[in-house]
Amino acid sequence: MSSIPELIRKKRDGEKLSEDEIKTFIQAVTNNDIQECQIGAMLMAIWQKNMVGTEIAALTREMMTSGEVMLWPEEWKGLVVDKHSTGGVGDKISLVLAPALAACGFKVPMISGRGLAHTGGTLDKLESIPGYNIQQSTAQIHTILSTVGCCIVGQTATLVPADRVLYALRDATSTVDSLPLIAGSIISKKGAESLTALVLDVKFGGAALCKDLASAKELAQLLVSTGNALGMRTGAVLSRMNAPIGHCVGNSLEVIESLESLKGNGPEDLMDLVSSLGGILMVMTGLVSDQSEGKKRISEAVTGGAALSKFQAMMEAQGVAKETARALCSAHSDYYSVLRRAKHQRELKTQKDGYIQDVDGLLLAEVLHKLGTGRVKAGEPINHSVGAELLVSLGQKVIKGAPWLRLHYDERAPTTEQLDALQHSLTVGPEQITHHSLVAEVLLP
Ligand code: IUR
Repeated sequence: MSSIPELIRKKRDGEKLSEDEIKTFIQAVTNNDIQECQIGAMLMAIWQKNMVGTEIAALTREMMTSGEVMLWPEEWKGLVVDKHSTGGVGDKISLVLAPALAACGFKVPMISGRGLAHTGGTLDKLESIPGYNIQQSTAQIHTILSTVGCCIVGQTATLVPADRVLYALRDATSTVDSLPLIAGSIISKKGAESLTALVLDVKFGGAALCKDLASAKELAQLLVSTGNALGMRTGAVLSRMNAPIGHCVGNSLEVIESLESLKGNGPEDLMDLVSSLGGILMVMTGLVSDQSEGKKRISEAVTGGAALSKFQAMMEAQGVAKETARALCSAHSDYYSVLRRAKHQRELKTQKDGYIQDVDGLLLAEVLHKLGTGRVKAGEPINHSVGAELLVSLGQKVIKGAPWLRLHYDERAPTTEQLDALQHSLTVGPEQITHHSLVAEVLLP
């Protein structure tokens, strides 16, 4: 068996590692049988010299089996599905999609993350609901899936321990942006959920990790091929990420918009992406034969109220008091009887007549991040009440002085520069330009 320095040398010199060699490395990482400097050196060698498809599949498989791999009852065969997004602004898709899928009969063990850089995290959003407990054991996840059909939880302690080690060191060694390491990290965690099918929402644009369609497509193709190599039917959507999705950005504001969406009042861009992602899962699991039929089924689960009932049941199963869950899901909810509202609201006004041509989601999110929606260091507290509501839609005609953004803030008041930046995130112009739907392309296995 090769020694760790020999494995590092091989990758450093651009050689291909065998399955056994990758296994040796990942087992050493998992068992703490390797020096941190050696892990860092291997990460940098992988970053520099890349890996071929078979190496990436082996890396992902070894990472997946470094901890517990979930086991589901025989009768759920073919029905366990999930979605992963590369992160965006106003991306509340999971909060609507998970219960909609459960309403269609799927089992959805959705393991989500926290906000990363300027992007929001599903777990942070859900934690703005009093009592919502994102920490559930595998046994609890099992029970929630049996009774409700979906859960949205944090990573359990036993799932993919190798990723926990590698991820922390990637940050410290500037190796986060390595395609094999990204694929290994994302797909190993989804593989450990023992999914029948996985759909990826790979975003591109100014407010996304991938700035253009070509780089998003490269990542998506790698994720799709790695997922399929592990035996999960994996597909992807390449979706535009410039303006915020929907109208709300910020944790509790996004929960409100998700609940409104589940009550049938969702914005068109959000609902189209939700039904597209769900429709692809329906096709991949063989429940429908074409995507438009799948989209229709997901839409009906939302408009008919079944998805809202699932969301209510999921909240209760994850620790929210019955009365709280009921209050949030009632037809004419006073959301602020349950969710905390920021102390201050301030409306920004348009500075000229014209059409709304663009809202720069990155600029908007960066200001909100500074006002408290996100964290600079892991573990820092965030302010769930801070955020912004877009009061206009792309393509809408506005007159000078019309309110276009309602900012919610607390102790950290926006500075003049921050207000300027927010104003700069809006483009009003003389022409009504065409806005495409968020879905640019679909990749199926
Ligand atoms: N999310 C993950 O789970 N892993 C990664 O490597 C990245 C995002 I980048």
